[in-house]
Amino acid sequence: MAACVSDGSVEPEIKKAKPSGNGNEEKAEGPAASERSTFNLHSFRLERVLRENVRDKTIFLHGKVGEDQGDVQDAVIILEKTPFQEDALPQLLNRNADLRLQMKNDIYSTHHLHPLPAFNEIKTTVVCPATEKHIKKYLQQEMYLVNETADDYKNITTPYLQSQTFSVQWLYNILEKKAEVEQIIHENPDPKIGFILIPDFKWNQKQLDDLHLIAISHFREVKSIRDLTAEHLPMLQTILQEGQMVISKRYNIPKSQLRIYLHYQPSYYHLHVHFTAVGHDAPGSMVERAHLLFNVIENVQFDPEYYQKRTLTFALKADDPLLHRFKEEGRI
Ligand code: M7G
Repeated sequence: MAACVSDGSVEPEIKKAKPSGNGNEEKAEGPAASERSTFNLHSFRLERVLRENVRDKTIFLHGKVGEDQGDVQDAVIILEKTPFQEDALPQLLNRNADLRLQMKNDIYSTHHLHPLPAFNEIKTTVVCPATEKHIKKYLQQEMYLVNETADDYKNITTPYLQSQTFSVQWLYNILEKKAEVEQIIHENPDPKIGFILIPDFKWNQKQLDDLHLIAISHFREVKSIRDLTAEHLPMLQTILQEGQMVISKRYNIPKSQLRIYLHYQPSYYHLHVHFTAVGHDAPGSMVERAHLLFNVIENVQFDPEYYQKRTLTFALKADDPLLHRFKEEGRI
């Protein structure tokens, strides 16, 4: 862990202008103490690009940290250009803006605009120390569809899940108020049906177009939709209704503009529900992964053992050990 954390002595002093207000201030300010990163970016040595998405303007990197301390750890860094913010436009279009001509032809011209650093933010997500599974999660690979029957779940998936999954410690930290406490949007503290609603760390919370929140259940016995039965209906209905109400009040987004779903397979096997803006093409909202909460509730109402009986289809990456297990069993 130490290699992932700065010793505090070599942190560069970052100067930062605040992108809020009336749009005219360009005052430079250092980051608040709570904003100072504990990650040593300069000690990161790039090993390879795991994946790049030109349209989303994201790049996923694998590298090593701590080589100078003799305590080498793997790290994954995700860099993502952030969406434009309307209230920062005055600074971008300011008459002092550094705008350089690239080409001109008739009424058409293209330019390079070099904004002040504060308006050129890159969202940076760090996983450190990263496990082999994290590195594979972000690696570009061919995908294969699996039709998982009830028997497959019992004989292939369940034994795999018992040995192979990501730690859910970060979810427990949120539930136990050990991390991201100030981020909590809403809590229903009931241990059976309650949940915490919190921004997904993919969302930078600066614009609503790509809103992404997650509701994390206090109840710890449900790993995924496969475990859901009629006894969980009150919890699912509470998450749906309270989540919609809170988001409508706080962000003024009606329930008809929210995509509310669970992943199967999820990355983290502790029940959580995604709330995203319906206009946002959120990663993981494709048909082979996202199950709308409204439909999940209806399915369980229709048949309390729906998710124990049905075949569920999902995609796995080429080198996913679970895919190998399905292959070994002759199921693919
Ligand atoms: P998932 O359906 O288990 O899998 O969703 P996915 O990650 O493959 O989509 C977990 C969700 O939790 C994702 O949308 C992540 O972006 C989000 N997430 C993951 N971590 C480790 C954190 C975290 O530490 N804090 C918050 N707020 N969100 C996280």
